Amino acid sequence: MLIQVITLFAEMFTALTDYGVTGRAAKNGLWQLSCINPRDFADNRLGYIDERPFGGGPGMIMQAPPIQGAINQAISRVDDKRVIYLSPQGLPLTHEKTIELSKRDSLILLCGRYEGIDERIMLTNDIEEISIGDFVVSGGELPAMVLIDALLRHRAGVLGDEQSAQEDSFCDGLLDCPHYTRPTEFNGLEVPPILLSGNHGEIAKWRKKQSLLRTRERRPDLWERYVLTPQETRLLNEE
Ligand code: 4H6
Repeated sequence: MLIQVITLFAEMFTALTDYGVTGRAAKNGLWQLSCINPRDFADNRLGYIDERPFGGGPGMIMQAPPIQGAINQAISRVDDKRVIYLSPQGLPLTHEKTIELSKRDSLILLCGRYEGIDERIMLTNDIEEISIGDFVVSGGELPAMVLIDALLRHRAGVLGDEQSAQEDSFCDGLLDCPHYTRPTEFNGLEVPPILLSGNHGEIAKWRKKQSLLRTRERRPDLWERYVLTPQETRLLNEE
């Protein structure tokens, strides 16, 4: 998978290319990153690409021509010409969207800085505007990195087999269950005995029940949409 990112700060993406499972996946050739700097398309020698907003107000706006130059270079290299713009005004990113994006052969991500980008870029290109949540950060790079990490986890070979199946956590619309490891006692707390029993059927039931209880307690929005099976209803109603 080729991921092209339009950004003023290419170095930030070493967090993905050089570390952890995404880093290993890059080393194994499962994905490739290519950054394009809009400054390379500035009309001035100093590479300024920001200007004051028409109509006044605080801050600066990224100018359309250097952004368009960067987009044109990116789309010239791939068949899929769609561009994803990370912005607080976008459609909320979901588990389902990360799966959809993971199936593409290539992606183009556009990262805004300053107060954002001249709107005419969005009006004259094939742009999907996506938000990672209802909060603001200083640039589109961290949201783009969140998106890349989340979608790479769905691609074959990025996670080990055991993990990829286990990723069902959000797949089934429930929060994950609690996890325990050695030592068996910590801060006066023992590990729940069922986890040491070796009874895999009972362990699976305990974990499912914990997921149900947590989701009901912490995420009423997910709980509302969750359809309980008869067996899950029984799990919740036992003492
Ligand atoms: C586009 C427009 C995405 C991108 C404005 C980006 C949060 C998200 C940005 C801005 C982002 C998200 C720049 C506006 C800083 C505020 C970059 N913040 N901002 N929720 N910031 O996905 O000032």
